[in-house]
Amino acid sequence: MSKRKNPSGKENPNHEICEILSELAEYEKNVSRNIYKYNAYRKAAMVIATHPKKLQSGEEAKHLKGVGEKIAKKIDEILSTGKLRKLEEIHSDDASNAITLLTRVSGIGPAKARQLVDHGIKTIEQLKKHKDKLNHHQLIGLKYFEDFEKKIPRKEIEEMEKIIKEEVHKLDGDYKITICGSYRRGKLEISDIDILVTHPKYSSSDHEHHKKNTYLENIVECLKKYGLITETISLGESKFMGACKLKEDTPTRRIDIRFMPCDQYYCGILYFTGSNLFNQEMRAHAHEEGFLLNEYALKPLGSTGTPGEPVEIHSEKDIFEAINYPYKKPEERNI
Ligand code: DGI
Ligand code: CA
Ligand code: CA
Repeated sequence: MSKRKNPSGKENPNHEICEILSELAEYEKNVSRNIYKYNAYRKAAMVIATHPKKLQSGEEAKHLKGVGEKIAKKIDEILSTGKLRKLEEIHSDDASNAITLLTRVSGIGPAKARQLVDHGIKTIEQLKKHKDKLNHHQLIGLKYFEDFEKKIPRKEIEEMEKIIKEEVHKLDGDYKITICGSYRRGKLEISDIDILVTHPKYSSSDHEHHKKNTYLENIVECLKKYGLITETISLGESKFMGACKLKEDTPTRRIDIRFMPCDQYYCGILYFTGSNLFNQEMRAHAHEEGFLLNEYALKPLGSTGTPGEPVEIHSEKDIFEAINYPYKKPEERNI
């Protein structure tokens, strides 16, 4: 939302209001840790970002879904004064600024940031002097703080995608690989790489029988050998978190790889493609239609509300159809 454009790339005449609401959302998430308010501000910012006309009053904004009395009042203040006192106060609060800064380090969440600030650590420089307070993930986040903040051009991920598919398929041609996240939603600049992998020989029944598998481990090892993966934050059977680097002169990037059983692949793709807000709305719709939708499966809910056996899914479209939701291409999920 930091751009003057709305999610579908059109000019946003209410860009100033959206900026302020998005900042309030971040404040609620990181400093107040009020997820309810975070969601409320985010939703309002999104609906206003897609509104084609310049709003003239808070009253007018209230007609939009997700804008209530309190946000309408703030909009009036922004329209008449060009700013918002509440946000000015937040900006002048040292502790709040420090928490916002520290949560930008990969691995540092709102609670950890608050704890560090309570210990008097308020800058990246000071953090570098207190490495003993950080875990492995946070240390990597600190080491690559500048790099991880840099946006990744699509071209760079396209190149990585080619290498990853080639190398992994040398290992085993049956692996299925999809790069999800904002990349799949067609964004031009991406903040990290989210990869979903499956293998036809591994299904959820294998998983339920606790059959140990090394599919993900093998991929990570292969890409490390190739030199693409340069750091491991964590590695389990179903989730790898780390860092990668394409070339000498490109920054180090955050990369997540998830391995899922083949029968859960499409629910996984849907989930990891996002956006987060899109997922929330789709899950809510599924619920209204009597289904439970999550990153693993789509299950019908019985009359008592207990989930039944998963619906058989062979594509993303199958999920939309099953819950009676108009199909949205990944590029249309940027809400
Ligand atoms: O900018 P994105 O690529 O969309 O965001 P991301 O890299 O944080 O995560 C990729 C997708 O994974 C995201 O679009 C939705 C899903 N996801 C990741 N973390 C969370 C999540 N969904 C929910 N609901 N909550 C999470 O913490
Ligand atoms: Ca991402
Ligand atoms: Ca990610």
